[in-house]
Amino acid sequence: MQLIGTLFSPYVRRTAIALRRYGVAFEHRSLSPFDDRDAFAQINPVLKAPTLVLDDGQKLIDSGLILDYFESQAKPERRLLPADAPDRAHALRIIGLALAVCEKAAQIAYEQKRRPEDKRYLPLIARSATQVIAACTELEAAMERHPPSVANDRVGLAGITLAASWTFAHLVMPDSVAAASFPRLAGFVRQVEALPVFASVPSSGAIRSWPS
Ligand SMILES: N[C@@H](CCC(=O)N[C@@H](CS)C(=O)NCC(=O)O)C(=O)O
Repeated sequence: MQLIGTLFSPYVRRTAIALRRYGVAFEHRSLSPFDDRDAFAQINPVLKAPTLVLDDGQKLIDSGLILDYFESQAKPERRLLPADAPDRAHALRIIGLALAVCEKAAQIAYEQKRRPEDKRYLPLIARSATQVIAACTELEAAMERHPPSVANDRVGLAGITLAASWTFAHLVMPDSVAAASFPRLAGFVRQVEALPVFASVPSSGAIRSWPS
């Protein structure tokens, strides 16, 4: 199995961390759909990261769908989403907000990195920034009401997605996605990022070996 995409992408990163937690072995190929376009296109001409190449050659795209595939096969002790309906609804809400942070921060990153300066549409960038902050504000409030566990084996898909999103958004917009503004969020992510499985999948650089 091969996971294609760079770990700078929060979608690729959350997939890699979750696969390790599911106990799924994979090879990581750090290709960018932008900077390594030709090599990426040979694997997946749709140029979407993450792309997961299954052992039978089928290629899955979209982190949510990839993770759904493995969640549905995981043994109960490996599952990353709660089975109980209210707990699951809470986890899905956190994941939805965290994915909104990813999506809007990624739009800002595209504007900053991929579009010539004179072609940028500033009102849309400002709107995306407002959405990132709104989602972080909701997440901060949710963490106050339901403080999440940071124990190694208790961080589920919500915590994984939250950490990948926050770390990415902080890299893209450090002044507005700042620990001083969202102390609970930042404190949680700091602790989670120090866990071995997160440290083995850094947001920059190569994936490190991991005793699954
Ligand atoms: N909803 C998708 C979003 C994936 C996504 O947008 N990935 C970016 C990299 S961060 C990408 O493939 N960008 C290339 C493009 O959209 O052309 C997921 O969860 O996997």
